[in-house]
Amino acid sequence: MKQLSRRADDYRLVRRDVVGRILKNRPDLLLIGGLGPASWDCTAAGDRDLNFMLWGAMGGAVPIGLGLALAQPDRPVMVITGDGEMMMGMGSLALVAMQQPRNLHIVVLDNERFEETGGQLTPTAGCTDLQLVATGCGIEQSATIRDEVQLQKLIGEMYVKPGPAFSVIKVRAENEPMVTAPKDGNELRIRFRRALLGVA
Ligand SMILES: Cc1ncc(C[n+]2csc(CCOP(=O)(O)OP(=O)(O)O)c2C)c(N)n1
Repeated sequence: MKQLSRRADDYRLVRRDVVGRILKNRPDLLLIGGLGPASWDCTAAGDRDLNFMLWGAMGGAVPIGLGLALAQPDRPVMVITGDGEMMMGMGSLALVAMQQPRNLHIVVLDNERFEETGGQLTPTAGCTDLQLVATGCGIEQSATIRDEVQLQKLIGEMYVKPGPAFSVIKVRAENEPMVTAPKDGNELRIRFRRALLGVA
């Protein structure tokens, strides 16, 4: 059996920088952030009305992103989440593959940890390969990004190539400061709907 290891301590890519670069100059994007640090990374890049950051619902980021992508097929939809959150909603990848939304890109910030709850190692620190899971579900466009060159290529292509796409980005395991979205879920829902549809 493959042992769990702390290799993410040495990964080069820094999650907040990665997310800031992915979201730069994309005011049109409908953005779903998975609970915890992934949502703080998104909010640190700018709190916008078209951000829908989850405060709970672990495992719910991709299902929400999928529903949104199907409801709004002409708008680009991005889900940014953590590996732990993704694993809790892993079955949703099969539905993404089945539905083939061309406007959906899923980004997993894989620090191989449950960082928010104390940095416990997740299965991706050992034998689990989320890209293979996505491919096995039938999402053909997938990647695992480990360095700057691969990251630049991904950012250059991610808004050009039709989805669905699934990108695992291996990021260094570290604690970034909390930058939180508004805490009231109803307020988040209302402002998102108003910005998207013009009605609450
Ligand atoms: C159903 C459920 N189980 C557990 C938790 C506790 N919890 C909150 S964040 C988190 C870890 C998330 O891990 P990951 O998605 O990998 O993000 P990271 O914190 O590593 O960036 C956990 C276990 C929760 N909120 N809901």
